[in-house]
Amino acid sequence: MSIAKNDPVIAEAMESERVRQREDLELIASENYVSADVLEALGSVLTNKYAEGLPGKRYYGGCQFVDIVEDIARSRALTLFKGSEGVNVQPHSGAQANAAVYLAALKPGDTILGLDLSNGGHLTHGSPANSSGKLYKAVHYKVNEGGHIDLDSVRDIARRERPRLIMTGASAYPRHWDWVAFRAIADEVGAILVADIAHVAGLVATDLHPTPFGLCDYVTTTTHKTLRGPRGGMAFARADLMKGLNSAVFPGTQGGPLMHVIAAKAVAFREALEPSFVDYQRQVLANAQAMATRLSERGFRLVSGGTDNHLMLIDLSDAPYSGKDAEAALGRVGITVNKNTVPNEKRSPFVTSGIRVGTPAMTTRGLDAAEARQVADLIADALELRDDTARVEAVRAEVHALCARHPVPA
Ligand code: DSN
Repeated sequence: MSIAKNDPVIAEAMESERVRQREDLELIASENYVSADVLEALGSVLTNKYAEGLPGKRYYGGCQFVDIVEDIARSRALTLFKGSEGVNVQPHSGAQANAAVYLAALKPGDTILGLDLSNGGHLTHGSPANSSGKLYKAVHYKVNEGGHIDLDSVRDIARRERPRLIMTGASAYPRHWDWVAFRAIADEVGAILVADIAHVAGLVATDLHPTPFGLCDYVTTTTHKTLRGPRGGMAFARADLMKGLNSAVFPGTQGGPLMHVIAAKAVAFREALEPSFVDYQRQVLANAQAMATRLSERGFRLVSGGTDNHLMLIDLSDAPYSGKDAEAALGRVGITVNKNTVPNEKRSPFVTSGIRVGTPAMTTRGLDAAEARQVADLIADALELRDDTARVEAVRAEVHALCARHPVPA
């Protein structure tokens, strides 16, 4: 690699990160390992090309080859998500996809209704710290005592606030979304309905999670979580809304598309159309079930009591340590997770009373359900024995042995 010769400091950091990804166990629910083909597309000469506009309607010359790539990316995305009508594959991220949908659908000051951040929602669903909470009037729904979306309260808030747009989807919600119920609420109050399926996109594509297509006016997603593509986003809309959405992506919120990333998205969508991708997603779910069951047996409380998808939230409100402490303790044994707020959170988002655990990345490296149970035991041991240096070392050795048995794909 010439970077090693020309820019050793960057080469060394990149190599250290490669080793970290290989040796440690990745349980951040929003991360995954892409294939060698996806990496090849990301490192291609397509990064050199400006291609503002859409295939066949660009503002720059020389777009004949990137047009092929973007057309294929769009058509594969539409095949992958049954019932989708139109897609823009240019959003640089999920946040950009959401910003574009808001720009297409709303006027500044309009009301949006989304899931509360500490109940699992996302910053772009109306947090005061994000443009979605600054440009629009944001109101929020929450989960009920059982940890499920409180649909009665969603209906009550919608009737009272008359939102122009209802946002569904989450960053840390372990249960299925009921888009039929949300559609009925949106219709009753005349709201636009949006689903942000960034987390569950791979499950939706393989029919292992209810689909928002045919029910929601817009659907946004990232492409790098359960979908296992490059870091990026995309936005779908009903056919009659696509013109507005396309303008909201460019020139509304972005400049030139990242054509190398769009090529990598196309490659990932082809991979996701293979029958083996269904097997992968089934295993993601089986591993999450195995881990949730074992964590519960070991006495950990999970928000909502379990999971329907690829992630779970361990509620540490009653534990003698915080989410931040747990993240650090797990880091010491080579298990990577993120601290996460839980419903009725009493601590700050930098400390928190929970951790979020997900199975997409470990499943990509081939861990099965028995090993997922073992991972749950390793998590429990690492947290319970966090002050016992010798035991911490033993757990760390077991984590690394497990990872060594399951090489990462690229
Ligand atoms: N940061 C992503 C996640 O971890 O879920 C959401 O943007």
